[in-house]
Amino acid sequence: MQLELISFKLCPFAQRAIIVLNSCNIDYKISYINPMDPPAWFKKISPTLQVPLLKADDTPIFESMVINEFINEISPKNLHPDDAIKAANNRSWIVFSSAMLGNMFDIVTGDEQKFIAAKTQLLQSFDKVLAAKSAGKFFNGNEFNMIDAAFAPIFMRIAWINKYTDNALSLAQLPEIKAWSDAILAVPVVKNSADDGLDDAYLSNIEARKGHLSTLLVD
Ligand SMILES: N[C@@H](CCC(=O)N[C@@H](CS)C(=O)NCC(=O)O)C(=O)O
Repeated sequence: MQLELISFKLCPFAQRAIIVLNSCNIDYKISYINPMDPPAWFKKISPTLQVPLLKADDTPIFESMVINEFINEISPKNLHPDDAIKAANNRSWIVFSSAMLGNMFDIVTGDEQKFIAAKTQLLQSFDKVLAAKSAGKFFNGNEFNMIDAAFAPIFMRIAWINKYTDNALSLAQLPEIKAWSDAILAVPVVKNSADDGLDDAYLSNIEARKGHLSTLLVD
C-alpha cells in the first residue's frame, strides 16, 4: 500500500497524523500544499479542501481523526487502550480536543475580547480533561497513546506562545496539565513532527494575524 500525506506545515491536524504515522512506524510520503490556494489536483480529490488528506493508493482519506484511526488499524501497534470502553472514551476526548484547537485559533487571530474568551475556555477545557486523565505520565498511564498525539499540537503551540510572550498562556495554575505537556513534548516522535523553524513560522503567523496576541509579543 502506498501512502501519501497531503499536508501544510503549520497545520496542527496534519501534525497529529504525522505523529501517529511515525509512532506506528508506517512508511509514507509527505507532500505540502497551501490549503488557502489549493492546486487543481487537490480540489479533485478533496471534498472539504482541507488538509490533512491521506492518499491510500488512489483512495483519499480525509479528516485527521479518521486518518489516525485508519493508521492505527493498519498498524500492528494499537495506540488506543485495548479496553473498548476506554478506547471510545479516548476518542470522545480527541473530538473534544479538536474544539480546543479552535480556541487556539481564536487566541492567535482574535481581538482582545475574543482572546480572553478563548483563553478562558481553553483553560476551563483543560480542567475538564484533567478530571478524565489518569494519574500517570500520559493520558492513560505510562504509554503514549493516540489521545496524547491529539493534544501534542495544542501543547506545542502553547509552549511557543509562552516563549514569545510573557507566558500569555501560562499553565502554572494547572500543574498536572503542565507535567502532561512536558511529558508529551519530550517524546521523540512529537519533537520530530515539527520541522526546524516551525516555531519561527508560527511567530510570523501570530504577527501576520495582527490579533491581540501580536501585541503581547516580547523580544
Ligand atoms: N476537521 C478537520 C480540520 C482540518 C483543518 O481545519 N485544516 C485546515 C489547515 S490547519 C485547512 O485545511 N484549512 C483550509 C480550509 O478550511 O479551507 C480535520 O480534523 O482534519
